[in-house]
Amino acid sequence: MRATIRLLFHFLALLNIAAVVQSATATSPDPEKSPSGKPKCSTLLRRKEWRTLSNAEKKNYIDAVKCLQSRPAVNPAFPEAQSRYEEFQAYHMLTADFIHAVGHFLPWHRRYVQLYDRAMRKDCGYKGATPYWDWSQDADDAAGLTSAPVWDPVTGFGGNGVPGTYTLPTGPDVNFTAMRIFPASFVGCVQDGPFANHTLRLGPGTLKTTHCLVRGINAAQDVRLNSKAVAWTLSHQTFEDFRIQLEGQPFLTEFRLHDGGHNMIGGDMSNFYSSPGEPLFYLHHGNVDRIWWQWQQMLPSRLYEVSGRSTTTPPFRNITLDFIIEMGESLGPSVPIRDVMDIHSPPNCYTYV
Ligand SMILES: *[C@@H]1O[C@H](CO)[C@@H](O)[C@H](O)[C@H]1NC(C)=O
Ligand SMILES: *[C@@H]1O[C@H](CO)[C@@H](O)[C@H](O)[C@H]1NC(C)=O
Ligand SMILES: *[C@@H]1O[C@H](CO)[C@@H](O)[C@H](O)[C@H]1NC(C)=O
Ligand SMILES: [Cu+2]
Repeated sequence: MRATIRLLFHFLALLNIAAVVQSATATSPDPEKSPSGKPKCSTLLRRKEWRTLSNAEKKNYIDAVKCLQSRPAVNPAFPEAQSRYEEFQAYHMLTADFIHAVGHFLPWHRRYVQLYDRAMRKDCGYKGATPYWDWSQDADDAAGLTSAPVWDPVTGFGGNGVPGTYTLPTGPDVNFTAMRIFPASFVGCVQDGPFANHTLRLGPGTLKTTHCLVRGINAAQDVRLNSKAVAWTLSHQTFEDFRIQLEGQPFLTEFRLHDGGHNMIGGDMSNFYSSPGEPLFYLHHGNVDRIWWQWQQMLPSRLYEVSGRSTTTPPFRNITLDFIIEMGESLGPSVPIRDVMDIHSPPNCYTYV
């Protein structure tokens, strides 16, 4: 509990710094105010769909994930995060209430995936880019989501959780509703593939427990993830409508693409706070980011279009391109939303193929 409070203070301190930075940029002229003035990258990392990678490329990526899971954490501000990988998960747990159902949901997660990709290359010598998982290809296929290549025990991330191998914690500190834990989704431990019996130290929810990687694949999410659902999402004309439908928010009665993907994988991935404990989180969010990029490219005016509130609690303020995306101290530099909008401009420099 004391550690949680310390983390919260740390986070509030960061928010204060952000406020100072934001007011400073508001009063000084910004040469990059004009979006069209942004330089383009000289080279782009090519993010590919998981099934189009060669077996060697798949292995290199999985090895890089395992490498991040074995590298020590660099920031002592998260005592529970022992590995570099866990540092990313810890920061998502800490900030989840501030980065979902807000205007910067898509920009924040774009930055987060990009910094994870950067950490793999900087700390682990990974040479590739973060792949994405286009689940619509599996949801459209008669074989369905349960036969997706990502579940392969040899060339993928391993398959479903084994029923009866995991029990959710209970006790006076555990409130499933407050922690957004869906018990039915925690089917069991993943026992095949590269993450068989892999140990997580963070989650589920806001808990910090030592447990196996849990999944509970829910193939019934296919209607939320097929190409019809993607086309319907992309048909929304304003960023405001598009981001709400893509994310899927509590007031919507059905899961949308983003929420649908989290719930289809289930277990740790289904949790609002601790989901990045599941390595597929980054392939799922890569695809969410790709769909946003597709939407952005449909009209020139969409490249820098943002909207939405900056917090989920009053007083409400609308985000602008100057709004700072917080990344803590260890994941990488915090940047204004403007900097992540064009993935072909620095500091992004990647594309989807
Ligand atoms: C659990 O959390 C929910 C939502 O925050 C709250 O309404 C409920 O009262 C809590 N239950 C207990 C037993 O504390
Ligand atoms: C995972 O743990 C279970 C239970 O301890 C054990 O039966 C199983 O052999 C382990 N699997 C691997 C791949 O280590
Ligand atoms: C935020 O923007 C919406 C329109 O997108 C507008 O109705 C609302 O008044 C704005 N809120 C504030 C606090 O500026
Ligand atoms: Cu998230």
